[in-house]
Amino acid sequence: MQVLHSPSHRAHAPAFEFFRGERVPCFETPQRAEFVLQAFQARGHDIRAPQDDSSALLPQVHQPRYLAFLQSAWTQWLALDPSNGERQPFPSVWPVRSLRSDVEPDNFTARLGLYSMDNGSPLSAGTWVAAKAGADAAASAAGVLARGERRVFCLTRPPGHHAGADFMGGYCFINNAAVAAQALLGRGCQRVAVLDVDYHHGNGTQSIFYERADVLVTSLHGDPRTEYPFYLGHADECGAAAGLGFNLNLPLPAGAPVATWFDALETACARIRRFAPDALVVSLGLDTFAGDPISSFKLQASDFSRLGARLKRLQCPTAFVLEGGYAASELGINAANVADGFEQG
Ligand code: OKP
Ligand code: ZN
Repeated sequence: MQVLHSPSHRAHAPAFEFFRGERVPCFETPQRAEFVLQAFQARGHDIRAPQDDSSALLPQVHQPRYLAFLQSAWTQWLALDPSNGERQPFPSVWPVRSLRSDVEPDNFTARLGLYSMDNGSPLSAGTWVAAKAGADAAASAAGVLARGERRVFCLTRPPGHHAGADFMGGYCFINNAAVAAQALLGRGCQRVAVLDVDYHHGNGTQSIFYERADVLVTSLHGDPRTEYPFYLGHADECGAAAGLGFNLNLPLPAGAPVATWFDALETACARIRRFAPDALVVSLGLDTFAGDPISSFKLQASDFSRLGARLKRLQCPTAFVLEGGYAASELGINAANVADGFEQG
């Protein structure tokens, strides 16, 4: 299948994140995408550069002041102290509950906290360039489907599904799946379904479309009572206002067996079928893999082929968007198994 990929992803390469109070190497590395690229090349997929610019779509998904901050964040960080080039900024204060988020502080760290849900989304010099290239791939995917292809794969990083309209989080900066869905609506689709199969609930995607009936958001994920992102992703979140009934969460306990996961996939597929979408966007996290270092589902490499084959049976033009998956050396096989399962299924 057509695989949209830009080497610009490499520009996002922070050195470390925090884990249990310690600085540790980032789990979300450039190497992840390189492994996926190699696997797609080895299996003869059609790797192409994204053709469309997402600039006009981004303000339809994200708040303009958040985009302005993200685009200039590294320059602002350097302006504080030229030696900051050797350091990474992290937020340390957040406008929770009774605090105000309508006034943008002048202080850089305070602004970083305003636009972050956690301290787990490290920035580097090329974060904007990489995230924008990912959004361009998502926009381009909509173009590929609009021109009549039945499937397309966005080989992008950093991931996107935790990023909300006005915040970064969980390694995510721009919500690529939301950009793809919005781009599809702009290219004539009346209804778009999102299926998020990443281990972690896609809180950003859910919140962006929560009050809308034109985008159905469905998700299988680790129960937020114990799993990141903790504060969203429960089964009783069904959408609101015009969007009531157009959000479906299927949280599963950490350690859930593979059969339970595929049962939940059937539930999601039944809801998607009833919605009768013009296109499907799959937030393809591969951290459901048994060998993933930060997640607790048990899928094997062959289960990703089964996933691809099942999604083909929805008979819907489908854009896959890469999200998580941190067993880097197996990521390529698992991603290519989804793609090949879809093509052959
Ligand atoms: C992003 B995606 C481990 C920190 C974990 C949150 C997980 C983000 C997952 N050191 N941070 O959904 O795969
Ligand atoms: Zn994840």
